[in-house]
Amino acid sequence: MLGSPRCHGLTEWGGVMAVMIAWSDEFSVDIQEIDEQHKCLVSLINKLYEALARKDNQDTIADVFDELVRYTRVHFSVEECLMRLFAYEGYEQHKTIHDKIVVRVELLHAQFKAGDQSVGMELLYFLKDWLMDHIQRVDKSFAGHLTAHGVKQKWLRKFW
Ligand code: FEA
Repeated sequence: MLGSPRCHGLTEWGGVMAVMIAWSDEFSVDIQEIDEQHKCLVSLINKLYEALARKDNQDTIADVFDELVRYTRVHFSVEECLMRLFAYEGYEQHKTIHDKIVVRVELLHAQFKAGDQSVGMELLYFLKDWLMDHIQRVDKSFAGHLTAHGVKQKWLRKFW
């Protein structure tokens, strides 16, 4: 079960502060569906950053944290399905990277829920570095495989 596959990023959220990550075209993998999902991840990371910076109450931060963990799982599952559908040879390797990220994020999430609020910022920096590196290196390579197998740049299913 993937949980609620919805992105509730900054578009549904008021208040503008400095952002942790600004989306830029250099993150694009040239497939709209995946780009939109990555934008949601960026949005959720920024939302968590804002909640932490504002020192929102524990429940509010925990909700954003939950949403980020859930959406990360959804996103990884979508990518992994596409890799299998298009017989991507790097599937196992890419999935192993996803699995490691999920383990780390869930560990930090559990620590946070247990009352260790300092993990919030640790998680943010981890996610920021991971996201930028992973998208630009690992996801671009898999998206290139999809494109080479006929997936169009405009492909957008919005099934998440
Ligand atoms: Fe292979 Fe996509 O995963 N976005 N991230 N990170």
